[in-house]
Amino acid sequence: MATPVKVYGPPMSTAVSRVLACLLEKDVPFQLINISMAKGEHKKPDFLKLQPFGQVPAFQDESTTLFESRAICRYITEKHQNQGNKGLYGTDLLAKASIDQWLEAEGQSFNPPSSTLVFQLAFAPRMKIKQDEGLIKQNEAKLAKVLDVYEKRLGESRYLAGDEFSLADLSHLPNTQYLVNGTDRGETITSRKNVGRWWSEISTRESWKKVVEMQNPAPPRSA
Ligand SMILES: N[C@@H](CCC(=O)N[C@@H](CS)C(=O)NCC(=O)O)C(=O)O
Repeated sequence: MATPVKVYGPPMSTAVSRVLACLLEKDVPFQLINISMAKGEHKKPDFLKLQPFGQVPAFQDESTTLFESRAICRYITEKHQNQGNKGLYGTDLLAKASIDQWLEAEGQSFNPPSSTLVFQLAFAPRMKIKQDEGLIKQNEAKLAKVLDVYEKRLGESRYLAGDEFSLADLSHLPNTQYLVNGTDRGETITSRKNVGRWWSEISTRESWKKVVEMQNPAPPRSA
């Protein structure tokens, strides 16, 4: 049997959870290797050999290592085309181009304001870092503009790249999960008719529910 691929990083990281969701959609066995960011393990020389920018995730398949969560997801779907969710990265050139287009929109337009908001609103308070109100306001406005485009698109098609759930939708799960469930600004998603409907559909997929369980493991039962 082939060695399971390795994912290095904590499931609470948005970029790590993107890769985990993809592996689960594709039924690819994996081994999760926790990297303690609190202890700075992602900046240690051994980890930098896997991810030279000192960020999670790093990914290993046999002797090859990869970084950048979206590139890793593309690799997983291409390598395992015929298993799990077979349409996750499209089945023809045009479908793939449309998925790539919305993946780029996620990375270039949705991710910058949403990840800033997630950090400022969900993580900064936990890390006892002072929130930057100006930055929050600025990024709320930026995200609202992006979501106006999504609202229109999702009024025309069930998912971003068409009528099937794809990598483009999957890539939005990590930041949206924190926005909706880890901040008080979830309404920016749920109050939009089409975006809210889309979020309900994509966030209740079995793959994503498993990732959320990995992020919030049940406390051990006392004897
Ligand atoms: N574009 C990268 C982003 C990776 C990234 O920003 N990871 C964060 C955690 S979600 C991280 O490692 N932050 C620590 C740091 O940048 O020092 C990807 O998608 O893999």
